[in-house]
Amino acid sequence: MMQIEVISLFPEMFSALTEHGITSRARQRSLYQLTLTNPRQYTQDVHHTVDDRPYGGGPGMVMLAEPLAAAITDAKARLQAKGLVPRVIHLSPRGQALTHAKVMALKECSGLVLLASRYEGVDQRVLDTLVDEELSIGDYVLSGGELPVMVLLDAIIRQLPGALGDADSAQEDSFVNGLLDYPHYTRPEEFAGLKVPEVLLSGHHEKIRQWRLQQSLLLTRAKRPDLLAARPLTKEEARLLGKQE
Ligand code: 9D3
Repeated sequence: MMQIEVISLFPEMFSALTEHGITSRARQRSLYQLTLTNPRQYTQDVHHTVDDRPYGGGPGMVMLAEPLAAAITDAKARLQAKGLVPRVIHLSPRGQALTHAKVMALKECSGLVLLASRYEGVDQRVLDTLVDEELSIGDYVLSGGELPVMVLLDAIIRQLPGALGDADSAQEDSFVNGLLDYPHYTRPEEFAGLKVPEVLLSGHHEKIRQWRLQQSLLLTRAKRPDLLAARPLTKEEARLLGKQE
């Protein structure tokens, strides 16, 4: 079972992950174990201080090295005591962008320590001594690393064997093949004057497969041409892209 240690000043936020949907079921099925640690628990002063003003001045506050280092070190030790090799990842706007390929690599890790930070950042010496890698979830500014940690965990956990039902896992192929998903329809046959495409009612499974693949190709070319450029087309894909009316 994958062992995940999360370090965060707001551990309550992670109920969004542990108490809902696929990630909740995966936890009940013991596909992963999640331990939350609040660095505030490692403070010694009466005010349980976790941040301070930056040396050199400037706006904002910096997370103190000592409580964070103690929390990370304990988390690593718990994993090591189980014979696991912990990988320590800080979610940070400075990190490399998270990708599907990165998710597929990380799902093989047996022990992860994920650091969610707040304020302007973390004392650099924690990053220098205890963090293996930094990851970002995109070029926009959030209020802290908790949501990015949950984004990363959601992406990893749904890849763990047994996390998805059969219906879900077949669907997974769609983004894995580097194309956008095709359009979906369910009842009723007509909505807002729009009919479900005939081919989907035909029961002709091969024609349906080809139509869906063609729709995926056309959508990807229109909305994300960068994805198409990143991979070669199969003969069938080239034919389906060539023969739209
Ligand atoms: C003024 C410099 N800011 C960097 C862009 C400081 C700063 C802003 C926001 C430092 C930390 C944060 C909180 N964000 C995260 O912790 C974070 C994040 C994000 O904001 N966007 C995308 N991915 C991530 S991963 C962690």
